[in-house]
Amino acid sequence: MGKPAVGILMGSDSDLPVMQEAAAMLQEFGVEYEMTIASAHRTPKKVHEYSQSAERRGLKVIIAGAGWAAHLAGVVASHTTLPVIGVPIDSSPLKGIDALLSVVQMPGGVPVATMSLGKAGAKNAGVFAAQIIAVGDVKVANRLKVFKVEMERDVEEKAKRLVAISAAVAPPREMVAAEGPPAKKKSRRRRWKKKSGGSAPAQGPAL
Ligand code: C2R
Repeated sequence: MGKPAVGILMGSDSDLPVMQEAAAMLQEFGVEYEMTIASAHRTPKKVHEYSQSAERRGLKVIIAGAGWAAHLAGVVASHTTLPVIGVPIDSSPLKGIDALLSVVQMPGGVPVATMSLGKAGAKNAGVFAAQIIAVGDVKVANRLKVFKVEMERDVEEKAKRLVAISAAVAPPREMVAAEGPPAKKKSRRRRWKKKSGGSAPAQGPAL
């Protein structure tokens, strides 16, 4: 095992089911990572030390995920010049809107690359971190290319399956054309006219 290139931080152990998605992607791309819990609110000294020593320890990117008033990523970014990727987590009664705004609304000069909310965001954080590493690592770059091809293939297979399912439930177009279009239903207004021999009222009573 080599030195970790990516540090994954999360504000609480309750964030782990979401942040695991980032770790899974890094594993897929063969990027070494380390993972720990640190909170700008609850363990401010640890966050300070972690972010200040990160570059020296060989980290290239930091991913920080947190919910509620998610200040973690911003505070990490204030202590380092490494790229920081923020994952807002939808764990609060506000369904993550609080976390999203806390992560994305950084003042000028202290960027945090903000991902989407929740698991998709954590997954994207893993892919994005790998993309940053790939700028100087051809092996990771190649794995990312394979990932894109596989994703495309997956969607195409799903599209083919969908065509097969729809063909099984709906008659083919040629059959519909041979039988001709379905007979049009007479409008209520016309039917009424025929029966009564008069003209239908413009607006009948609600039946
Ligand atoms: P608990 O489940 O431990 O009560 O935490 C965590 O990321 C978590 O989603 C609830 C939520 O609090 C968040 N938290 C932060 C920070 N530290 C913890 N937003 C921080 O420093 O920003």
